[in-house]
Amino acid sequence: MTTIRNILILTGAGVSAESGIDTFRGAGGLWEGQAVEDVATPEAFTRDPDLVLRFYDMRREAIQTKEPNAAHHALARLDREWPGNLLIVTQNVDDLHERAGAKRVLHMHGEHLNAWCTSCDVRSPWTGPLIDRPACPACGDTALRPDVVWFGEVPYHMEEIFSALREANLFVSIGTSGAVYPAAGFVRNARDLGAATLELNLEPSQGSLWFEEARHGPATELVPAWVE
Ligand code: BJW
Repeated sequence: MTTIRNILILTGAGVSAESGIDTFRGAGGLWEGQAVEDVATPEAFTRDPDLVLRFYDMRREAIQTKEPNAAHHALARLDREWPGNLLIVTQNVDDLHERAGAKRVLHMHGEHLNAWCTSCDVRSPWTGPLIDRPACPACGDTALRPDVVWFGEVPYHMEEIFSALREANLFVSIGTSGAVYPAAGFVRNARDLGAATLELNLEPSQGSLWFEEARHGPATELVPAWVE
């Protein structure tokens, strides 16, 4: 049996659900009544920038009122105490892993609290609205967009993520539906490379059958119990 030394943890919207941030799919999903392609594609932004900016301004404001939950805190503790390699790859654009104290975190779908200037390509910390077309702090142009990865765009940090997948002895997926690629394919990559695989999710995800072990329930219960 391989000793576990290198852990890769993938998180999704389910890890922040109990902090009061709606998930994307399923009951109470964020996009209920609002088609995903109307807000989360570059085409939607070109077609109706006001709609997209209003949607993201609303969410950027909302996440700043939320707090990390027991799952974020347990992962932050693991990050602090795990002596081997550990990487939390989150699909979430909130900052709750960091606010719980986790340091080894990559945001593959970007971050709400950054704005990206499409004119000078600089990313800046951003907490306010973008709908009024504020000036970019770096170049002064008014071409800021949310620094998030939309459908059809290439997720961030892919080289680093694949390198961690190659090294991982354990892959753990927490609170994600397994509906969106490339993240949904990581479990198969990890398995092919010989890692043990574990799913922690409220219910079986679309990729559940690919995992060696799956535990189902709320993240605030499952994650602290797993970390213990
Ligand atoms: C709980 C819980 C609790 C609830 N406790 N659990 C056809 C086939 C295959 C792929 C494609 C295809 N056509 C197009 C593609 C590619 C496309 C894709 O995957 N589309 C699918 C719809 C099929 N992907 C892309 O375009 C990506 N780019 C890409 O592939 O580039 C090519 C490339 C890749 C790699 C290298 C080089 C090139 C980009 C995807 C961008 C996704 N962006 C979004 C929006 C971000 C900004 C924003 O926030 O608005 O990211 S979409 C949205 O989905 C968001 C999320 O990060 C992502 C995943 O959602 P997540 O986190 O899984 O949430 P949910 O709601 O789906 O699930 C929550 C889960 O939690 C559920 O299972 C619940 O049960 C559970 N849960 N409460 C524990 N308390």
